Amino acid sequence: MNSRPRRTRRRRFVIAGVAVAAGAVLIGSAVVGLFIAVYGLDTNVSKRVSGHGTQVVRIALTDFDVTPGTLVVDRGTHLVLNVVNEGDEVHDLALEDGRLRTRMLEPGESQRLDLGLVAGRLLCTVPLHKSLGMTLDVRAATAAEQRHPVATNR
Ligand SMILES: [Cu+2]
Repeated sequence: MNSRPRRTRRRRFVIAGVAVAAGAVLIGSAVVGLFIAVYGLDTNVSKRVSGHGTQVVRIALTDFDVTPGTLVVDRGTHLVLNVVNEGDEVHDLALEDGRLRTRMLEPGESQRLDLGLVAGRLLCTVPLHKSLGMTLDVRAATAAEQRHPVATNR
């Protein structure tokens, strides 16, 4: 029977694996911490959009974030975004596939973007802004979410 050394070796692998995982978590937190220190907290506020007909939702563009960052929309709700540039730089908001977009908005400017029933990811098309957190995800509510409009993660 030579199961003992094999088991010991396996345990060593497990310990090494845990150490590597812990190291990765530490490095990951350090990187995230650095980004937060440099760019501020990238808040991903989720907002629920309920109700029939057309709903206008105010979307704030800042340097460099989109708030709210996620919209969970009832099926059948016609969504219009009121996109306001609250930052100190020029920003826009465009569907990832480029079908719909605002013009480049100067600080303080705003524009309505009629999404209708379209879901998907929107982003700021200024170079690097997307990777700094300027994205907005619009998705349809699940059947369960639609039954319980209040129970959302805020
Ligand atoms: Cu931008």
